[in-house]
Amino acid sequence: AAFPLLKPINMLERTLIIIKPDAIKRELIGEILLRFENAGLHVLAMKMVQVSKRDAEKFYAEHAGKSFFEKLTTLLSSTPIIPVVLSGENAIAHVRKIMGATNPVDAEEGTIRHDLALDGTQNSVHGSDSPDSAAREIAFFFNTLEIFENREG
Ligand code: IDP
Repeated sequence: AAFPLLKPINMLERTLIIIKPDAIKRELIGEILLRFENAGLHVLAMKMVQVSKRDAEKFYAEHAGKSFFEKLTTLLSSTPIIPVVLSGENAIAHVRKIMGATNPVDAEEGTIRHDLALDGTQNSVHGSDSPDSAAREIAFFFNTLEIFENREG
C-alpha cells in the first residue's frame, strides 16, 4: 500500500456514570462498579448524593418537554444516587457499550441494562453520551478537588 495503515487513536477520556435509584434499592452498587472496573475503567471520583427535583430537571434539561421527563426527574430525585467519574481509553463509548441500550428489552445480552434494569426509565445506570456532556455532567457533581487527577497516565 502507498500509505501505512492508520491505527485508530485511542483517546484517554473521562465520563460520568450515575448508579440510579432502582439499582441502589436492589443492592446493585458493587455489581455495577465491578462491571466497569473489570472492563478496565478507573474510578476517579465517587459520592452518594440526593438531588432536588429542580437539580434533576437541570441535569436532564435536554429532555425537557418529553413524555418521560416528569417520571425521569422524579425517579432521579427520589432517593440518593451515586455519580462516578470513570476514566479510560474511549471511556464514553466504552461505558455506553457496557450499559447497553436505554430500554432493557433492546439491550444486548451481557450489558448492565439487559441483565439488571427494570424498564425503560428505571434502567439502573446513566452514562454521558458525548465529550461535551461528559464535561458538563462531571462538573455538575464534582469540583476539581474531588477528582483523583493523578490516577491517569
Ligand atoms: P440514555 O440514558 O440511554 O442515554 P436518554 O435518551 O439520554 O438515554 O434518556 C435519559 C433517560 O431517560 C434514560 O436513561 C431513561 O431513564 C429515560 N428514558 C429515555 N427514554 C425513555 C422512554 O421512552 N420512556 C421512559 N423513559 C425514558
